[in-house]
Amino acid sequence: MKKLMMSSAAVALIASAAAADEVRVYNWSDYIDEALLEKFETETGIDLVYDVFDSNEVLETKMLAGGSGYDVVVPSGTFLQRQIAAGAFQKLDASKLPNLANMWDTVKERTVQYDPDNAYSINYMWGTTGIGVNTGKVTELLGEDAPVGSLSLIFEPSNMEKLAECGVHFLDAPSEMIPAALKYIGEDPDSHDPDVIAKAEAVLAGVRPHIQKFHSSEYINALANGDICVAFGWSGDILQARDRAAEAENGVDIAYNAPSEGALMWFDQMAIPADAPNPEAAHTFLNFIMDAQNMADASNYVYYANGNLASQPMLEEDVIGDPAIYPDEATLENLYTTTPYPAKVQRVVTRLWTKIKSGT
Ligand code: N2P
Repeated sequence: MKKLMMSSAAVALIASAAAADEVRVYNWSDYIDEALLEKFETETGIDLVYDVFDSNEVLETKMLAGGSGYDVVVPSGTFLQRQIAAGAFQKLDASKLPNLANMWDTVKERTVQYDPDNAYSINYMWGTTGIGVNTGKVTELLGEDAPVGSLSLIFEPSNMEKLAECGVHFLDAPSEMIPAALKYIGEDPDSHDPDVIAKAEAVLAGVRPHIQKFHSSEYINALANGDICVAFGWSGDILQARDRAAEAENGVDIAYNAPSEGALMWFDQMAIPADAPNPEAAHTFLNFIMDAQNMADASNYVYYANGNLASQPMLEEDVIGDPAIYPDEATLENLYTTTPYPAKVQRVVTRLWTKIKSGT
């Protein structure tokens, strides 16, 4: 057997070549057409490690600790803003991103509030947080006039008491559930005042006995299978549940409504961690994602709007033409955004959330 002798320079070269061939992406679950992942590998020759999460808080813990090992991650705008301030990301190199030209000014104008000049991130997708219902079951329990488009469906104890029979899931996302509870009682959903936030706690505590689970991804299948009848969740996820039920031909009819009182509009931003092992490949991945056809394929598959103007001619009519995905002017008027909680308030929120979830 021939013994392989290598100089340390050769070893270093091989090690960097291996790193150059791999990109590690950490994205939300149920957020891409997996055919695109294969297409990326075939087109670029780069190995793609693709992991998923369903919580900004989980991602944030990794970003603030550092050393996540990821090259691309996807925080929502408010979380991105806090993580940029903490030095968690590196600036994008626009010279490596020719497809930036495809991006949509209307979305860029909104994401600068989290990432000035969009220097650290590109928009992947955006959407609203709202109400998914199993129309048949909810009508059966609450009647034809069930307030399926109102926050009273999920925050009014008398409604929730009845719905508990068929199962209700809430997002495990305090930064979205607290604003919704505040909106319901007519308070500023973006309040950072602990006294106001305490009022959200009262709303949530009032319906807590009727909530089967706090979880941020299980509700897609649970709705589609008829295991639950209501979920407060993300627009595209609920529309995916609608499709899965239709495909299964199981008689389950799922609908999504942005709450009439107002809905949270969020933006999920792709960014490169400051300590990414392979920033070069991260840029290759971002540029691939910003290709108009690729982005259209992704949105057509997951029912979320994207920040890519050039993709719009390739969007299916049931995506670009659905105001639940691409809101019309009237719907847009009714959407609100939030800003990050300062550290002190965040601790209040975290404590409150633990208490609500434990039901004590
Ligand atoms: C995808 C959920 C992404 C929306 N399943 C939450 N930002």
